Amino acid sequence: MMTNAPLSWTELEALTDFKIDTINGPTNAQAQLRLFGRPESEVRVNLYRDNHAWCPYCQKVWLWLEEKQIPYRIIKVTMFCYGEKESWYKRKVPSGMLPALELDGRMITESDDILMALEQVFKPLGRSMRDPLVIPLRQLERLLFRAWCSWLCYPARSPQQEQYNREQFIQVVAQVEQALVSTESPYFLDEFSIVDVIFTPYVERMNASLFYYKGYSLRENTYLGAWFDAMESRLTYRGTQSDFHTHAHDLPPQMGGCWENGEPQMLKNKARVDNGPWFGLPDVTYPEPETSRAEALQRVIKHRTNILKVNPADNGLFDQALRCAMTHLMTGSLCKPPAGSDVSLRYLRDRINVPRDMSIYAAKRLKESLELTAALVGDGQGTPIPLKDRRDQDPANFVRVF
Ligand SMILES: N[C@@H](CCC(=O)N[C@@H](CS)C(=O)NCC(=O)O)C(=O)O
Repeated sequence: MMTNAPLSWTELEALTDFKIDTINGPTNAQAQLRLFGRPESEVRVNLYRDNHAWCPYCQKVWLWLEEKQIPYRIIKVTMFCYGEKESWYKRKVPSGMLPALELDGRMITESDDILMALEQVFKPLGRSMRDPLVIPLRQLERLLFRAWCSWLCYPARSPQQEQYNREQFIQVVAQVEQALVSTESPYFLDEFSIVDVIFTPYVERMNASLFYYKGYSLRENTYLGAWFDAMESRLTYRGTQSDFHTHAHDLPPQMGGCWENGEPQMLKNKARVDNGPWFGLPDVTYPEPETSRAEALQRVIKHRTNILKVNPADNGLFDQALRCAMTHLMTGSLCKPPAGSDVSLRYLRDRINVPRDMSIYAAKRLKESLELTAALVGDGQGTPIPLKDRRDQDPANFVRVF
């Protein structure tokens, strides 16, 4: 179906009543306070984390607090790669590093020290960080991390070296598979525990980045695949979960570069993560919730002033093009946008971040509508996403407008 007249913003507003309770509802990236049904007077913890939910060490602490349902406040701080670090934060933490946590007024940095301090006060998550069963698995996580970095974050001097790095990584993956198969549960220990929280941030980033830069699918390993599925059964993890596109483009400035190997499978994967189709990618396997379109629309409506402001296109042209895409999102009818708006629609398509902006399925729906709408008028791409920094995502340009 094809229509020429996009819905107005008022008409679009009537099509979504999506709302979440950021304070007491399921885990979400927008909250500034989490109470889990308890009074605010019980808050003993302030978590300082990055604005965009890109920092893996922050995700570790975030998941722990969510799993334990500890009431806490969230204070968002800018990372060096996308903006200017707040001076009040540098006074508190001179290195500017994230995460940091204030527990009963005591400031703690280093994510492992934070977790150890938290478990002393609020009891461990299943098992302690210092438990003899946990320590070797923490070491295995670091081994996997180093093998991943050696493969992804340094240019290979020869095809042989690329192959060697790949094999080294796969050897450590075999150890991880061994650890997973040795328990009754799909998790690292007999039950979900601190160990799963420790593995989550980088395993998620490995799954995304190796798919995109190396054509390798981590999730295809039997026990890691089952582990991912088990993690996705938890609302806590779903609330922190990112997608392939977000990680493929947030990692290069954070890691100092990600090197692609140019193999046919890699080129196919990269094209798909960047240009779609996004449904069916192995970044998520739980079923799509019924609310994903309404969620995407609600998020666009809420931030539309800023979305229009930061887009390189003329506001009038882009406003109409965006309404065309939103009309497709909600009605399924394609709506031809103004000539020349393909570039601006794809600029936005490339800058939807999960979970910062919306959940993984809402982002897939939105990207799909932006792409299908853009394709009606051309194949122009947005300004390329920068590799050395992500100042295009500077939160200073996204001050909240109500
Ligand atoms: N060992 C530290 C590492 C923390 C870390 O590397 N944080 C990065 C972000 S992932 C950071 O804050 N970098 C400064 C910045 O990007 O602004 C920990 O475990 O907390």
